[in-house]
Amino acid sequence: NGYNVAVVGATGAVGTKMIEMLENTTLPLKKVTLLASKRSAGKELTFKGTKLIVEELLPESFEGIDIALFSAGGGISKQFAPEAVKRGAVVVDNTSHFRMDPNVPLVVPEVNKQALKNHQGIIANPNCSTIQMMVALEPIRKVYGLDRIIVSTYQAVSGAGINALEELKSQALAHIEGTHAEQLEANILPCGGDKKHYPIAFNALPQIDVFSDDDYTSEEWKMINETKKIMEDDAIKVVATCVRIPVLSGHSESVYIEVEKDGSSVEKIKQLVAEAPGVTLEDDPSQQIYPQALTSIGSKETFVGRIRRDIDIDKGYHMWVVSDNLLKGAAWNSVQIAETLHEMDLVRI
Ligand code: A2P
Ligand code: 11C
Repeated sequence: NGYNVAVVGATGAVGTKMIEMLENTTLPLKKVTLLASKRSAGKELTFKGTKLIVEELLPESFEGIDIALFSAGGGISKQFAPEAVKRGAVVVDNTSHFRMDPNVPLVVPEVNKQALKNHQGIIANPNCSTIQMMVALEPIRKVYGLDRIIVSTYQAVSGAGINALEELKSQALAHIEGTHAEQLEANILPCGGDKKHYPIAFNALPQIDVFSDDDYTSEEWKMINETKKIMEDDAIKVVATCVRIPVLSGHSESVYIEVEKDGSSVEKIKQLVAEAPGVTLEDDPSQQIYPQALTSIGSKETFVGRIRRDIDIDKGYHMWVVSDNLLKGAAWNSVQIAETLHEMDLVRI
């Protein structure tokens, strides 16, 4: 007894982490099916010590599947998620394709698992940089309300996929071997789909995803729109600046908030954060304790520190929020959604 679970994009940066998260899931599992492109068909991956063969993704792959976790790009989700639902599966989609669809719940279990009740077969997993900010801010919002959020991100290269990670590594090696940083070969970042490419090694790129007409990037708009949908509040003022830095994994964020209600203090906010699910407070400047990208890797938690009051604005607070973008930002949040669907008896539609 248990569920037949498929991982779509099983060979990718997120897909391989989904497999790892399924190894320790509380979800009762019958069978795990690994799907990727034709190029990967026949490749062996390990699940709980046994070898599983990757299969080519086809519409028929979803026959008998109960839960399908997708992370193979928006185009693949667009084409294949409906095929999975048609065959009776519930889809948890890690791409941006369905996120703003009013019929698709966009879920961070610590924040809005009640939204799962309305699902019609597809549940969207938010963008990694949005998820960790939601986990950190929800305990504060619940008590003091949120008037505005201003966030600047320092995002790891793994968010852009396995090939981007390889690009960072080869640029770093080439630079150490003598190529000037400005001369490093770049073919992917800042954004695979855009015209120009710049080195990420020894650099900071203020572009994640493509620009829209208003000169914000899609990544910035994701943080704005997804926050309002997850917190079910269109009135929250949100603005983002998203930056890629040469870190392998672990997104960091400088988050500034203004709360609505009176009575908040740094101590009270620290206590709310420390007691909230999915968050670990790491905040002791006297001992140089604060969240770091490196130490977040491999953890399902979101780490919060550097909490301090704004110098000028009475209800303004600053903090530093870090999480493993491949885990809470993607693979863990997706598996956690599946576990929550099971707990709420919502797997069969
Ligand atoms: P493959 O390894 O066969 O190309 P990442 O986000 O790390 O770049 O990974 C993308 C994931 O999506 C990989 O598992 C990749 O499989 C998968 N993928 C890409 N294109 C397709 C496709 N046309 N059909 C199925 N899976 C795909
Ligand atoms: C990044 N946040 O770090 C992106 C990756 O909408 O799911 C995830 C993109 C998305 O590049």
